[in-house]
Formats: sequence, structure tokens, C-alpha cells
Amino acid sequence: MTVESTVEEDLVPEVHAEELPGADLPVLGRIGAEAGADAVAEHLREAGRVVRRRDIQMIRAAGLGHIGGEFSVIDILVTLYLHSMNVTPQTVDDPERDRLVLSKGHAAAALYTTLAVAGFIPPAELSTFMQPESMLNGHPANTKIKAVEASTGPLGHGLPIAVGMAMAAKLDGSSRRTFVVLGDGEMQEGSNWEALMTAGNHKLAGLTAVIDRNRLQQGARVAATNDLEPLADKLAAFGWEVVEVDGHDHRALADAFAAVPAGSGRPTAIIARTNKGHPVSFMSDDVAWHHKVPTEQQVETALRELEDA
Ligand SMILES: Cc1ncc(C[n+]2csc(CCOP(=O)(O)OP(=O)(O)O)c2C)c(N)n1
Ligand SMILES: [Mg+2]
Repeated sequence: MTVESTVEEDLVPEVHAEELPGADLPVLGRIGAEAGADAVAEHLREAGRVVRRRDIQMIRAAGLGHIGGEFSVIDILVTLYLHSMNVTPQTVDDPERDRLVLSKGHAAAALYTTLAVAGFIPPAELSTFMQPESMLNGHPANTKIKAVEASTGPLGHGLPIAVGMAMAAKLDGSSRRTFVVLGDGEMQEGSNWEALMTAGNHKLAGLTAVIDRNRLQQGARVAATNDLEPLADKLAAFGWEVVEVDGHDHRALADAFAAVPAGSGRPTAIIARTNKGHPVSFMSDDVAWHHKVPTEQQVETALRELEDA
């Protein structure tokens, strides 16, 4: 008797090292509010495009990755690293820097590409993604990259770590901010609700949780698995300020990040409405693209669509 697997998994990646892009990534760097709202929005739009282009090429070359959840979170990451956070490649050791924990660590390639475009890691490193001895593991490692504030991958750990960081800042009397980016499926983890309760109780105003609300998890819709709604009400009941934004609108994201810490002294939860696979037509809002690897033709189509994004 043969037992057929119902899970389509490529356990051995099909590597396409010959398709690796070169090291010629534009390092766009940070843009401050003094540049004006239009210039900031255009800078971040270009960064989002550059990051997505390289990300999909890296995943194709490595034969592994999580493209759907990367494309949903890229606009959040570029807004934070290239504009909103008070941290630069020169200040990664400064105790007063703002911190970001990417709790949904499976979106590692999006983080690495954003860090390269922001100037934190050399673009040439991107070509080593997922290769033996690379510092760019499938999930981000704090032991390998200084700008990675915490090693993540097992879901449900980034928010508790960020609560500790924000608590330390509060005890230091420091105004430094801590951001943590979570998946919405990840919000089903019980550890998050313990951390939310702690942050609310201790009024950790310097803490901001950004929830990538793409409504999909691995292999299913969040609502069909363990529905989060009414999410905003639940977060508010745990003592958080709650803001909802379009998670692909750089200007709305920048405004939301500029408004923390909230005057109320509460921590802030930003529910960022996103689409998995955004803005690629054949990936967007399709659960199949959680960790599917695109074909050469699909990469070409995506790159063409990104030209106009
Ligand atoms: C504790 C834990 N359980 C399972 C996984 C495997 N896993 C990786 S991503 C993922 C789905 C996460 O969904 P979501 O948080 O919504 O992420 P996104 O949609 O942003 O990709 C799962 C189950 C994991 N990394 N950690
Ligand atoms: Mg999700």
C-alpha cells in the first residue's frame, strides 16, 4: 500500500544559483521628515520596489523562502528602517537606539534586503542567502547580524522579548522605542497574550506592536483556523492603544509610527491591513504563496509588475 502525502512540501530545495542577481543593489539609505512628506513617500515607494525585486530573486535562487508574508511586510519594514526608527548603520551599538524585533522571522529575506537597502549590511551578502556558512540564515540570527535585535523563527517569542526590551528602557528612564512586527496567524500563540497583558499592565508606552494583518497563515485563512476578531477590541481590553492603517501606505504607516509613544502612556498596537504577496497579481491574497518558490517565468512576470507598482 502506498501512503500519499497531502502536504506539498519540497523537502530538498531546487537551487538556482545560476540565476543569482549581482551585488548591484541601490543602497537608498534613510530619509528624514525634513525632506517633506512627498519626498519621504516616494523614497519609501522606491525602497519597497527595490526590496521586493531582490527578495523574489533571492528566493528563486535559494529554492526556499516565504515570499507571501515577505511581500506583505516589506512596506512596514522599509518605513521603519529607512524613515521612522531612530537607528542608523552608525548607531547599531548605541544603547539609546530604537529597536525592531521581527517576530515573524520567516520573513527573513525581506528583513535582510531591507537592511541592505538601508545600509546596515553589504548588498553582496544577499547572494549568500541560505547557503552554508552564510550569516543570512532562513530565519534571522542575532549572533550573526548586529542589526538583528533578536533571533526569531519560532512564532510567539518576539513580543515577549520586545516587552523585556521596553521594560528595560522604562527602568532606564529612556525614551528609546521598541517595535515588534508580528504575523496575524502568529497572534494565535498564547505567549503573545501573556506579553500583551504585561505590557498593558506596566504601561510600556515605548512599545509598539505592528500586526501584519494579511488574514492568511500557513495553508489557511486565519479566520478559518482560530479567528482573532474582534482583534482591536481585545487589544484595547488588554490596555493598548489601537490604530488601524493600510499596511501598504507608507505615509499612513509613517504617521502611525510618528504618533508613538501615545500620550496616554499605553503601549500601541498597529493593525496593518495588508495582502500576502502584495502587489503581484498571481500571488496576492493566495494562501498557496506562503512558501512557494516562483518559477523563472513567474519571477519575470513579478518583476515586470513591480515596475509599475
Ligand atoms: C511556534 C511555531 N509554529 C509553527 C511555525 C511554522 N510557521 C511558520 S510561518 C507560519 C504561519 C504564520 O502565519 P502568520 O503569522 O499569519 O504569518 P504571515 O501570514 O505573515 O506569513 C507557521 C505556522 C513556526 N515558525 N513557529
Ligand atoms: Mg498572516
